Amino acid sequence: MSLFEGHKPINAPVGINSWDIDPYSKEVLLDPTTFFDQLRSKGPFVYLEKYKMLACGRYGETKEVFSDHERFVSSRGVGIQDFKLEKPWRPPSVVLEVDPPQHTKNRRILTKALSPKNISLLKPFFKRSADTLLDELIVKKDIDAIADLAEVFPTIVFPAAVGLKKINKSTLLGYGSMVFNALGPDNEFRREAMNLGMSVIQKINDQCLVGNIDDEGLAQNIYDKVESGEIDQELAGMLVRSLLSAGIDTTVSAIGNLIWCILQNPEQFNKIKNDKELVNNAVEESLRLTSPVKAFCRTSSINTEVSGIKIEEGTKVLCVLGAANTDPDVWRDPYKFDVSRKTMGHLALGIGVHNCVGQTLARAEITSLLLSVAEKIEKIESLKMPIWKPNNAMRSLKSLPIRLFQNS
Ligand code: OVM
Repeated sequence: MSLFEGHKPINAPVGINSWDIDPYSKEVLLDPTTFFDQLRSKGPFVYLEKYKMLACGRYGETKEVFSDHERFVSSRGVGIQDFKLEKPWRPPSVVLEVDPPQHTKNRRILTKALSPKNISLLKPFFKRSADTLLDELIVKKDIDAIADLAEVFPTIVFPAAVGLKKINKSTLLGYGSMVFNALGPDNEFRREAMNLGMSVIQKINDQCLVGNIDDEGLAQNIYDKVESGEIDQELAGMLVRSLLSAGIDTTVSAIGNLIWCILQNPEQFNKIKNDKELVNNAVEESLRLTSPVKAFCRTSSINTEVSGIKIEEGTKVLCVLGAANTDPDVWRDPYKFDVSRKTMGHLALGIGVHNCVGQTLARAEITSLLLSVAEKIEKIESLKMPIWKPNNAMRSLKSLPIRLFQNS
């Protein structure tokens, strides 16, 4: 069988629309909302002619496919490439790219390491760090919310929280770019990220070794399981690698997108400032509206059917979380940033057994930062147009020049 972008090319199932769009084109990646709307309007699934696979973006089907880990597996990769048919660029993740029962065992180690109790101990550190960073930025006044804030905060607090002895911002950001762009086809964005090459991969793998982890951080909880005989060194290293893969680009993007939301909606920012209890929901709302992880794939493990559409074994399905999170049948005025909205049920952190295992940590970081912003900043003004950064799986900004006005 000849492969197509690393997967089995399928024919369009009966009864669905065929579409010539490229969801990985620069235009769509830079401004995906028109794509989201068209995708939902074309039916429960569409056939992507260019990639000979399916895509879904309505809330119901996206949730169904994404959460059914038996019919729609992750072990064949959550990008466009089918790991059963083609060798992936790195050893597969022992959580993201594996199915139960092995997934259940491996994930449990991370769930414990990242428990709400462990994270709550870190909250004062996150808040202090956010305060310090904002005090510095207020002095500068004119900043780039991406280069000076979104890319800085997680790359300071996350390695410290995890307990990495060596911290290298550009290595962490570079590796994140590889991991997420690798989920797309062999296009310019994937190739550009992959050009960072072995040196970044080497540094990350090195970072995961027991000798480079301090006793204080969250990753020590993983290595404790080696001492107790539950897991071996190698698995522990791979679990730490998952933290580094999933923990940086995601929160960088979420913070940048959150600042973009409050910049565009000053009245919503004032609501938060007047009622700090809204901080948590404001973060959820920005996750829903901007869905930093825009889409992941699943692969059907059997011939099956969803919403009356026959899906053959080995079909890649692009699950567009950003489209589901703006489905007007579920969310009233879906593109409005409304910090008082009921955000329950958004899919920005996934759903099912693979839902984001780091979500308590991510929320602790992002809410600490937003609280500091709400406490210290009177208003934010735009200095220049935001510039988005094309990425095969993420929705994130490259640049967001703003002026900060300090609280009087
Ligand atoms: C991993 C991982 C986990 C979540 C997201 C992610 C695609 C990677 O385990 O390596 O990015």
